[in-house]
Amino acid sequence: IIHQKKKEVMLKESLISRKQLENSELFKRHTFSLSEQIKTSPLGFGIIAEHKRRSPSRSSINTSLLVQEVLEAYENAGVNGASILTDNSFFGGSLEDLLLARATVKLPLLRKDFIIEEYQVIEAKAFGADAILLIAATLTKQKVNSLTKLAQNLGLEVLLEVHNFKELEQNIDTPVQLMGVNNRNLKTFEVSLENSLSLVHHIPDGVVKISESGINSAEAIKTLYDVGYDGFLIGEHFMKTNDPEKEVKNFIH
Ligand code: IGP
Repeated sequence: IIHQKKKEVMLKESLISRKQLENSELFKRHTFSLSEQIKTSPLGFGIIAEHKRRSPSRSSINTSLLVQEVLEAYENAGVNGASILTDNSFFGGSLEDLLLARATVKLPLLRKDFIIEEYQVIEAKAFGADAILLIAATLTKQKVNSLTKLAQNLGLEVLLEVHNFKELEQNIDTPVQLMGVNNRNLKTFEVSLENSLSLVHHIPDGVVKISESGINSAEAIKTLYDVGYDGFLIGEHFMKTNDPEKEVKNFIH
């Protein structure tokens, strides 16, 4: 994945320079705070709803709804933020999806991709994101630090994803706003909430704690909330229906 991303980024940078991205209207805007939205959620906890057409673990999830329809549904249902997959080869997303989402809703938007280069952080802002995902498993500690610094200088928040104690410990000093524990093993696609349950106590105070992936019931939310999670990142469960607004409302109220 990383090798392919590097090539992809080089190609894109040869077509649109950083300067061009930095001169765009969206790049100059004020961003929304995802962490604040979650902390002040009227629900008492935060929901980040994800737009995801397909995934390596489940191929096609939903290809009939427009990204605008999905985002409008999420906003109407009262979620606190949305995650937009921009990776194309594995998830069928694009930067255009992010742009369309930005034009449709006022929700804080997370760019979900395999971010490994500074260029992608600048791109995230220029296409309307308020926050970026960084995946600890794919980055050195130094890289996590430098990408975080750049993002925060641009007014973007960082959600740092870990899935084991080693990754968490290694990055514990990076001042990210949000930390996410992924319940899905990215190699085997196996999902287990155990991951979230065992790591929550090691996440530093003051960092917004997110449990990610495989969440499909109110009981799961309750269990995770009770051990200390502030927010939940949910994709498949909302995307696989043709009425995401109803699904989200049923789920959270
Ligand atoms: C959402 P789910 O099981 O609710 O669709 O999961 C989200 O956590 C998942 O898409 C995800 C992901 C990632 C995708 C978590 N980390 C990293 C791509 C890359």
